[in-house]
Amino acid sequence: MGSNQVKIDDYVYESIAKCTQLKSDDINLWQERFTQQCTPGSTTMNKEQFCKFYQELRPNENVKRLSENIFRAFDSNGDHGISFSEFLIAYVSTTEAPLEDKLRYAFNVYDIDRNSSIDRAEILFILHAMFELLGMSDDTSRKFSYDQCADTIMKNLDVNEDQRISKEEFIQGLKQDPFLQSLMNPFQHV
Ligand SMILES: [Ca+2]
Ligand SMILES: [Ca+2]
Repeated sequence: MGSNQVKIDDYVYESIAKCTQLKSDDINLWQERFTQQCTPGSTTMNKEQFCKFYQELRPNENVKRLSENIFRAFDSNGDHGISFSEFLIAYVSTTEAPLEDKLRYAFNVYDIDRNSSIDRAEILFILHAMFELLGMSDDTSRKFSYDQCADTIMKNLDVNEDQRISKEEFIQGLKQDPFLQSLMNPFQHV
């Protein structure tokens, strides 16, 4: 353990091990890496620290704009900081877990105001970050505008037509639609 390393409580450690299925050596390595990014003495990352770290974890992708939204999605308790357990559970869920787990976190990325549903404005906001990730933001010749994309998404995912997409609609809709998934899932290549 590094000198800056803070011991994690046993129950936190156990919940991390249970959720991630990682071995204790791997958890310790991640903790060391995580702690190096935090302000000395702090056990959580602020937005700036997280965004820098997250971009290092996905070096070949343009996740700059998206990382600010992923910060919010990973901050499970909404205290504007990412604890080690929030980070590792979310990171493993969005990289090694089944598609449905990835889509749960993807939903949180889109649900900016955390009201458990996604509206058209939230989709438009995240689409800009997604197009940047997909390398489509400067593509003036692309077929769809942001508005057209948002319309298509609402039309396909908002099954009960209440102008909002619930978590259930989001997950089921994207599972059944490879095109929308390729456009909307920020975690498909990681
Ligand atoms: Ca938090
Ligand atoms: Ca919302």
